[in-house]
Amino acid sequence: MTLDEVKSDGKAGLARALAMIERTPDDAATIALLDAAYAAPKAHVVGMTGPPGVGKSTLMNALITGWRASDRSVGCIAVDPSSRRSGGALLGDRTRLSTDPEDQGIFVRSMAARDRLGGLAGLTVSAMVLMRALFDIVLIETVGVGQSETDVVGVADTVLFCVQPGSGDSLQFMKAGIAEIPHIVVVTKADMGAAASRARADVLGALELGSEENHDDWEVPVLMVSSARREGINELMEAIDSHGRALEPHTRLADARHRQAQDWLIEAIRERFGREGMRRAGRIDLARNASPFGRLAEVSATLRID
Ligand SMILES: Nc1nc2c(ncn2[C@@H]2O[C@H](COP(=O)(O)OP(=O)(O)OP(=O)(O)O)[C@@H](O)[C@H]2O)c(=O)[nH]1
Ligand SMILES: [Mg+2]
Repeated sequence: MTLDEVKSDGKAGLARALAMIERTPDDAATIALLDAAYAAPKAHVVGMTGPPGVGKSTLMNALITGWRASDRSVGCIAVDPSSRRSGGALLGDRTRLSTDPEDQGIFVRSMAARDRLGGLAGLTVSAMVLMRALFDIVLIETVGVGQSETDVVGVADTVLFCVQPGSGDSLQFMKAGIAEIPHIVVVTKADMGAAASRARADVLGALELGSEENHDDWEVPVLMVSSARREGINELMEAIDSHGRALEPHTRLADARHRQAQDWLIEAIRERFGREGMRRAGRIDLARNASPFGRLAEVSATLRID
């Protein structure tokens, strides 16, 4: 399947392309498709993370509704850290999405983090790259932050971190020494009243402490959102757009994506060939604008021959 074929077949085409990526990740056709998608990014990629039960899926739903109302197309990936292929990660039950199945502008896919061709560095990244070429927004939901296995930090342009009132998450999240502070912090369930304001104050205090690690000239907003009451959703959408605009000048976004692709490539090689393979491969560089998928195939071929 070519990228044009995927595009012209809508959601059914995307579903088939994802099946191809899963079944035959190393086929030339798959790599060609991913290379083409990698070269034609369109979407703003948003990662959403936070502890279990914090309200991520509910928020995802609210954001999708908001984006669709402004006529933006959305591709979603919900990464399930626990389930395996045969498990219950069927979309809908876990994501509780209430979208119109006829709507071509929304596509949701649930993925098991452990079904790996390199964990989140594998299938999820391929799916993200493909969807990035098709939609206006790609939203990825994962649990936790800072664990490489389920880490969205390495694949998203804008990272949201969700904390829940009264959970102490806000403090824990700073204590965990997360190097990459998220770009936007969301206090969920703001309808819980005073506890929500306290959580916000805690996060602001924690961010203050860790301010030397802040992203250059981007002030991390801490927003209170109630998905249940649909409050604060528009403000969150605006903050996401605003961060997207902050990435535009110079080559910031391209730089960040190139770094992500390079990291992904190295991780994928380590995953496939182990330390010994890494040693034999020597220094692995990804040329600017080169696709990591094609490069992985090249490096893999040389390592197999050796
Ligand atoms: N009061 C209130 N409850 C909410 C809100 N958003 C979500 N919840 C509830 O919080 C619980 C967890 O919500 P989910 O959206 O499934 O949370 P999650 O972070 O996706 O959970 P996992 O995917 O299991 O990690 C559910 O019972 C929701 O109804 C909100 O805005 N206000
Ligand atoms: Mg969820």
